Amino acid sequence: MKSAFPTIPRIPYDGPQSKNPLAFKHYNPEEIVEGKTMKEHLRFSVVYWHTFRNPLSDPFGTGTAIRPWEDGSDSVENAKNRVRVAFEFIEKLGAPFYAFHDRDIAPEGTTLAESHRNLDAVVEVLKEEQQRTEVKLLWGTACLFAHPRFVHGAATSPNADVYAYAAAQVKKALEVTHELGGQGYVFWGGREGYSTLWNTDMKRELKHLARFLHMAVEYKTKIGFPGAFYIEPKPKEPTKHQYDFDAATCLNFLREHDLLNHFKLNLETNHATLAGHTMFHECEVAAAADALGSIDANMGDELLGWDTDQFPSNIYTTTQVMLVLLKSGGFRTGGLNFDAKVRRESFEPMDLFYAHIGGMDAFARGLKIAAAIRADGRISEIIKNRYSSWDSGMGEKIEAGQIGFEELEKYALAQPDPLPHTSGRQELIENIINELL
Ligand code: XUL
Ligand code: CO
Repeated sequence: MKSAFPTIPRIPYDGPQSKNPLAFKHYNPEEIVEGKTMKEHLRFSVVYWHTFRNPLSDPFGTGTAIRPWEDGSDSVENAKNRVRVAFEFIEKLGAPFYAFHDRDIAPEGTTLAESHRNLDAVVEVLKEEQQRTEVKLLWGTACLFAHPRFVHGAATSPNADVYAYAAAQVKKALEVTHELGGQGYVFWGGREGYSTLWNTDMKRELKHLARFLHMAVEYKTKIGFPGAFYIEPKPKEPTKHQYDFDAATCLNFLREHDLLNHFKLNLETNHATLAGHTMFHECEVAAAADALGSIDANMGDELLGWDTDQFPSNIYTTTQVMLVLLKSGGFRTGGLNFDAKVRRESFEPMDLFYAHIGGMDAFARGLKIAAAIRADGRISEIIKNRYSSWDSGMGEKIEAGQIGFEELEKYALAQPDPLPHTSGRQELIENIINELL
């Protein structure tokens, strides 16, 4: 096949001093950090939807993307050819994983049966390319939000036939993900929410959603899919309120419906900020519940209130994410999946390389800085001191669950009024971080 990127070599690691725009300055796949290679820590993944399907349109204008390999049709042939292009890109970039929605990789047919057949035809090519390149599938998912049938939602649709259709689509997407050796499967509730509560039976919709996820778990067990299931929180867009609002909301939903053992979370930076949180916060919430499964790496824009899905370039954020990951033992099945798109103004194929190289370097730096913070030890010492009253005496007994309110009252009555024993040292911590950045 003709190369789609004939002038672009495999992206090398050239080191921090390099000025080569087509080289990594920090992502050195085999470099060891805290006992593991960068490649093992970071587990980068390229998304099919933005990188190979997004025309770069916006609500005010049509697509601007120049993609010379596209023949302009929605045919299976074009889809198969696109797979070869995608894998040439991923291979040259040196990303070990990719991720897709069913409808990104193959065209939707005029019937569900035809859509299934289209998917099978393209999956054959994906399988060949995975074997040729050793690029693996991080996760698969089903697009349950683009087609007009899902206008009122899929697993929360008021229409039971739409619900059944969605289930059939997820069943097939799961089978295909399994066939391709996917390491996970994502549930993002694209339209699982509401536009107005005046027409919505929320309790009933949430029950339907829980049943849907239980059926997915049952089917996963039945076909022996060993990968992880993830819920991806997002507070709004496309609906004004999405049920999977943020990490805490998802965890509560999973707990309430007895699904917690079967799901982890796939956190996305721009979704965190849309929810009014930082990604640091979302990562901590998930990690505290042992539910930090995978990450959709991107970022928003401070001045725009919507999901801009930009490539991650903020070193503070990548450092915070990597700090939580290092602390919690790192990814198992998950990875750093660039759910990000180049700007509408960045329409050349080359921009896809620049964007991914930048994102990978931003996370490689984040990893190195996070490891440096941990090795330096000053911040963990501050945290240790801050909680030292819990390491012995009364604090230790409380943590051990050995005493109750009566003993605490007796103790407090016998003590002088307690003083806050240490400063929070926020500014000092920020100085240390900037020193290590
Ligand atoms: C949408 C989004 C999705 C999911 C997969 O905001 O993040 O692309 O990651 O459906
Ligand atoms: Co996402």
